[in-house]
Amino acid sequence: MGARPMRPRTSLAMGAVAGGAVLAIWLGNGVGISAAAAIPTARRPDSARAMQGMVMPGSTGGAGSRTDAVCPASAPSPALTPFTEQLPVPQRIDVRSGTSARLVMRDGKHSFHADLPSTPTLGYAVAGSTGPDVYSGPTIEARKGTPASVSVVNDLGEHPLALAMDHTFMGMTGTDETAPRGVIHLHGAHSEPAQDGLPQDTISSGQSATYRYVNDQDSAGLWYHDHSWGMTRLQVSAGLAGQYWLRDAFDTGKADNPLHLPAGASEIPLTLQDRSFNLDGSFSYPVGAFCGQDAPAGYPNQWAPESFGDVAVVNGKVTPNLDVARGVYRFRVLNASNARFYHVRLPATLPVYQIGTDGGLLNAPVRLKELLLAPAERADLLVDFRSAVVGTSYQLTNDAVAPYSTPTAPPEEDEAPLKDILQFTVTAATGVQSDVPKTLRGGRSQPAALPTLKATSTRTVMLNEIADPTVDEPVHGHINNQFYADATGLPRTTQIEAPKLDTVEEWDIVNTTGDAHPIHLHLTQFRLLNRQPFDEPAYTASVNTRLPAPGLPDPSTSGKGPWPAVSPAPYLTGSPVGPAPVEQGWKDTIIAPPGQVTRILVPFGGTAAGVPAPFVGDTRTASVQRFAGTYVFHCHILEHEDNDMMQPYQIR
Ligand SMILES: [Cu+2]
Repeated sequence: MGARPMRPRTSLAMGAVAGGAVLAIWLGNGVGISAAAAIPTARRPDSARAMQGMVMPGSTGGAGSRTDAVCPASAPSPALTPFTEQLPVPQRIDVRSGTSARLVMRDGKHSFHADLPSTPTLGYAVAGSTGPDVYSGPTIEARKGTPASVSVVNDLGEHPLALAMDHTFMGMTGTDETAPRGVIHLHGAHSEPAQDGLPQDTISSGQSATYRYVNDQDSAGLWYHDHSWGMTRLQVSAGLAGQYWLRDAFDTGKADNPLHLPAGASEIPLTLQDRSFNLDGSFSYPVGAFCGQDAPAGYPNQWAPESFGDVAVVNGKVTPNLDVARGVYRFRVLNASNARFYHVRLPATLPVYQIGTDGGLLNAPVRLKELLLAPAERADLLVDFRSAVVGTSYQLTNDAVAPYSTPTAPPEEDEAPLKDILQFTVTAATGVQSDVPKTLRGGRSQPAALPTLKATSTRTVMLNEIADPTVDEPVHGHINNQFYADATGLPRTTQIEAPKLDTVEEWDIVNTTGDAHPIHLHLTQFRLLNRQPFDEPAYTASVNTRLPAPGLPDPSTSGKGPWPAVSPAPYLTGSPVGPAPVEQGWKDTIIAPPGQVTRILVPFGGTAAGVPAPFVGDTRTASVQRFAGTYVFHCHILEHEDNDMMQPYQIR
């Protein structure tokens, strides 16, 4: 088998290497350990298999060079027949009256498929529930204008993915394998800093916490998940994620809602994940470059740049089927995968409409032919089965390249494909018959139309990665070429973005890497302004004039800025392209494609700038709340987030 070619820097991609390629290339760092020794049970994704046995050329191991070796490849997941599992619908917890949802983070076991032994998992169990089955969490329903809380007990024990923990990462503690930390972040919520679930605000096993949510946004499909510093990827992988639906006077969740949206049994969460399994049912998660052995200083010893599972899991079942009535359904789709983007081509004969984005409803439904969702993005969909023929099956399949860069990118050598996601089978039953609404905002008995935002200042944010100089493989991801923590070991407080309260800023996200990154800002919802290509080599060369040689992406320059980030203005090429209809709504996670500047308009508070609800409280009532303080923004590829593609920001 031929060796994987080195990439030119412009296509060097942090995520472009699924575990196998890294493993094959990165060993032999002089630690004198047999590559095949003491390796955790092989736990790598499908794509890694192709790399088995690969050895890089020039691997003779002279002084100062790396001797390359090979980690054993993992087996693929056992063959699991698709569409035999029926889609489960998570329990709903109703806190619309202002009550508290009581959850327990705990270990358990879960059956993902009848032909697979049960899997050791983590999950958010509803307090008082018994039995070992736990994976993910209930759907929590709250209501705008009614604060509510989620209280949680950390009852976590043995971590199912303990072997994948990387103790070279900041934030990790010595007890995370057997008594993991935990913290709930409500993704997309307008929360004050102390309630936001920031990475360092973890509680230890045995402790409890109560998060108070003001719920002063418009209706939206939010989600909650663990955010523990240094191991978010493993917590979420093991099961710590659930949906949180915010309702309001229009999107009430009741059958008689003014928008005529399907409710009750016709409104269903679809939480998409990808997982790989070992024969014994346990999760298979990729091992990093050094097969768990000691790495050179400054290098991760266990981390893999991305994890891609070889089977789809929807609401906790492998490639399930959902029997649907002949009617209209509302599906609340969440991509809760660690790293996988989904690009679903929808059946031409099945009318599918997107009615909402991360932060709430669009002005009007958008007829979809395809659906692209990056990790952490949500799509609120209406699917009209009213004219479907009884007995018809519709299969949703994915063709996004993994790692993902652009819609037209050819598959990489280490491509980790995942085709089958979900099947709908039409039954003879009759479902919701109301028509798909023509508009969702701006009309009678509808919420106000999406406002136009105007920024008063512009800030540049650079996405970059650090690569091993010998083999051109990823070591860290960064934002602004900085670490999340400073020399004190705490989140940095200097050289961070510090927007003023009650302003709207334009953030220009400059992606110098070879992959697309879904960038998430805590606290606020924002809008996409446009995207524009830029000359990445020229831009990076300019950045490097401000760094010691050899410059980016060499590890010796990691964490050295420059800050503020260099403006991309002199390096822009082509024309700006405005948002597609499905990206015109409120967003909290935006795809920043490689080689492009992604411009977003971000209100921080923003009432003084004339920005109304959803996320700053309703200006017509006394419930306006504007939060200052420290939050974070980061890439939502969880492997990137954990390995330093994250920065604090402070609203002053
Ligand atoms: Cu990323």
